[in-house]
Amino acid sequence: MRAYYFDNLPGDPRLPHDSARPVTSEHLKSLNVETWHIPLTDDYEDKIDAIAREREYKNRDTINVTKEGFGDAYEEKIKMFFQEHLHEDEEIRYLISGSCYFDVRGKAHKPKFKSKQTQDNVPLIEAPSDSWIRVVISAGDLIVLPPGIYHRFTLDEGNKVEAMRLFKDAPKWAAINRSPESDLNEHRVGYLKSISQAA
Ligand code: KMT
Ligand code: NI
Repeated sequence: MRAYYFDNLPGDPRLPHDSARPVTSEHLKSLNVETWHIPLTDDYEDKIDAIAREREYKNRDTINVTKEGFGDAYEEKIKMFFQEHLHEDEEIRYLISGSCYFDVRGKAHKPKFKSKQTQDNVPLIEAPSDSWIRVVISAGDLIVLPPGIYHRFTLDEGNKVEAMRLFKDAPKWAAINRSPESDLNEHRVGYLKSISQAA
């Protein structure tokens, strides 16, 4: 696993977009994002079983994020995965083959400079800037995204991923796209609280 700040430059999201500002696994941990590596040796399923048991995950499936795997739905799915979203449940993915990027939102920072005020005394650019952190996930990497974290997913230039998805119960997966309403979602609010207490 390697992580860095996304460069925010326009262009194909499958390109690395590496700003050359690295992010450590400790930093990711402070966002409640965890990754670990389980080599794809003969016993990898036993290790996944142990994690699933420990966390009480009852179901799993594998998906092939490829043109062939998704057929007609491909473009739509790829677009949907790259829409900034959250889930009300934890998201656990284990990569069986290929490599890809999970982008997660970092902590919001207050702007360093006081912005100019408009005539009505409304600040022009006071929105907190929560930067994207790009997490590079390759075969054998497992990533845990906490409920309520904003994130998005993209293939890389290899265009091919086989991933195991772990589910607590039935494989249902609702993505809630970022909006003013999702900012108020109880899982979002709970997540922000949990990372501010951890800091
Ligand atoms: C998600 O919820 O963002 C995804 O499942 C992405 C695809 S899993 C390789
Ligand atoms: Ni997701």
